[in-house]
Amino acid sequence: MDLNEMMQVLYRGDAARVAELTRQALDSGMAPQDVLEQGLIGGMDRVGKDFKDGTLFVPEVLLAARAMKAGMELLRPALAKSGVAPRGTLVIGTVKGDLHDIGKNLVGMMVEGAGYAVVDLGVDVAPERFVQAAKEHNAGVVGLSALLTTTMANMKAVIDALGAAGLRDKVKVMIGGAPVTQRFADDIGADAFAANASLAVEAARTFFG
Ligand code: B1M
Repeated sequence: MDLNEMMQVLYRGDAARVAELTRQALDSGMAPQDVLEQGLIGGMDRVGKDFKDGTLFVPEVLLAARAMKAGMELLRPALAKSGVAPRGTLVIGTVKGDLHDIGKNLVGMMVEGAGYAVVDLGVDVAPERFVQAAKEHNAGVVGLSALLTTTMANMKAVIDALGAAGLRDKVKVMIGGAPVTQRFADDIGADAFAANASLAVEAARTFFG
């Protein structure tokens, strides 16, 4: 089966057609990993590039990510059965006191689209919950989002809590959100700052190898 059409409909955000093509590909006996890598991830890669270049915008990316999710729902059980383990796990959340989640969701969906497992803790997440989830899911990366200048400080609290739990050398910390800068990331000792979801995927790829 030709996976080009899957990449194109995913790019257009047509969730129903992505689900249909995923089902057809699996029914035709195609390996789930090929459907994932050449179809779904291939499509999301194009979305990521065009978002980075400024030819796609947030609403289109959200639609494409939703289409990716529709394919993933069908693929996940097949991948689990075929013993394909995710290439790494990102635990992500919006820090304590902050309820903004649009950017965080976009980052989570794009990183999942790149083939990694994503554990989304939601919004208003206390440092201890990040620590607990990083342990529980053996996370390689903890991702923190903040949209308020008043909650940015809580990113440092998570880094400190990871250190106190003895996890700081085991997990990388990536941060982002509109008020966050590279300088702030350096100041609080984060491993990466990403200005948008495409750059977050690039950072995840670097960390996970
Ligand atoms: Co709020 N809000 N808001 N808000 N809100 C801002 C952030 C604000 C800049 C608006 C303004 O005044 N101009 C301002 C903050 C000012 C400041 O701190 N200096 C503000 C304020 C003040 C507030 C309230 C305090 C308002 C009030 O109640 N008085 C309140 C706070 C509530 C709380 O959190 N405790 C509040 C509430 C809300 C809503 C609930 C109404 C709503 C949130 C809905 C939701 O998220 N479900 C909301 C919204 C929508 C916004 C704006 C308008 C848009 C944010 C957004 O979603 N952008 C925002 C103004 C603005 O930013 N222009 C604003 C789109 C999103 C795709 O971008 O989140 O930046 P962004 O994510 C990007 C990158 O930053 C990056 O990748 C994403 C995709 O490219 N990124 C990461 C984000 N997280 C990342 C993590 C990474 C890596 C990259 O690694 C892990």
